[in-house]
Amino acid sequence: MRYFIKINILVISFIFVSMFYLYTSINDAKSHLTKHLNNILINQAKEYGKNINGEITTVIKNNLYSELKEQPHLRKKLEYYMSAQITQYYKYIYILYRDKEGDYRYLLDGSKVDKGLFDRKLTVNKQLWDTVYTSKKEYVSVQNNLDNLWMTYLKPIIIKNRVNAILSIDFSSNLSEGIENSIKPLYQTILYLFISFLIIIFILIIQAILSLKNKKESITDTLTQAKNRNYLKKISNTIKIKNYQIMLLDIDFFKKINDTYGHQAGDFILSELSKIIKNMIRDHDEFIRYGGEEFLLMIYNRNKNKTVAREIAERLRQRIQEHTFKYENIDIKITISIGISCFPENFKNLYEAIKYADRMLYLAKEKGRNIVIYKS
Ligand code: GH3
Ligand code: MG
Ligand code: MG
Repeated sequence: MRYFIKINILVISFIFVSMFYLYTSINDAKSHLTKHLNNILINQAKEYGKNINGEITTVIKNNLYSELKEQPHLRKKLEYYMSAQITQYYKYIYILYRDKEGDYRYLLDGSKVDKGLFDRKLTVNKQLWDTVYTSKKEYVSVQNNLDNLWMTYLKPIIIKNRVNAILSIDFSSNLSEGIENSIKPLYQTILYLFISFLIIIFILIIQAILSLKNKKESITDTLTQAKNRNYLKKISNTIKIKNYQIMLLDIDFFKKINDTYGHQAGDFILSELSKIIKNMIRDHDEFIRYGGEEFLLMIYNRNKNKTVAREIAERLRQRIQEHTFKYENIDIKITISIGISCFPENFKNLYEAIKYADRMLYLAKEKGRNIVIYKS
């Protein structure tokens, strides 16, 4: 059984780890895919930037602003070139210069919508644009939101070692959403697997609880809640009898109780008596309903105290003698007789030791009942 439980735990752990691994692998794949996609898009933007820069520097000799201002046809030509790079994702491609006040104004705009006119001011993130101006270095920002990818690529246009303007390429798409959607079925599969797995574990736990309950019921007496003979059989081979003293306890003239007050009254007495006994013994003592109105008590005695069972038996006898059982307003008094086997280790086995206690109990009955006998 234990071996079976160990295998179960191993299998469950293995499935758990596999699911976790699957989940993290999908997450990894998603981030790799997104990263890869971003790189492609950035490289594409850089390629566009390089081409546009090349186109400008071949026609502009000294100053981008003044030369473009004087040559509207050149503006048209370059804007035409820039607009050729516009796609459904690279929607805005424009070049701004910084005026004397530090504001940014249009030089060229290849965008097909919201087109900016020459010299018209545009509000931008000045801090960022100024940084590109002074550092002379390109800048890329990428933002992956839940369902959108935003990217801005800023490239300084350098003529004769001086930044004349900045080229901006804006990219936006819902490609992230696409990745998310394609991975969704995988996530859902894992979720369903996980839920099924939890249900299986739940069923296994319920089964384990039920089987434990059945097991407990099969060794417990329903009327008195004491252990039954099945239990005695089960422990008889494993229990170390030298650690116990054994006593058999029997209700005196119990038949009379049944005959006088009825069988149900007898049942009530048996159940109440069990409660009293249970309260007077310790957890590691064994308490078994041995026969109809006969109980077997195995008193744990590891310290080899010769008198421990005798003392408990005497206390029990006295307590029962003094107790009044109240059954449906009737006061019932009983007494008990007890036979003890103080040295069970002297016998071949547990059953022989019990037999001796039974003999002592018989003597107690012979001697008039309501008595404890431990030696013949
Ligand atoms: P003694 O003092 O010699 O032990 O006399 P006794 O009457 O107690 O012993 P006897 O063996 O003659 O009778 C035992 C009675 O216990 C007979 C039986 O009907 C009754 N009995 C056994 N099991 C149960 C039970 O579960 N419920 C009830 N109410 N009575 C039971
Ligand atoms: Mg009896
Ligand atoms: Mg009896």
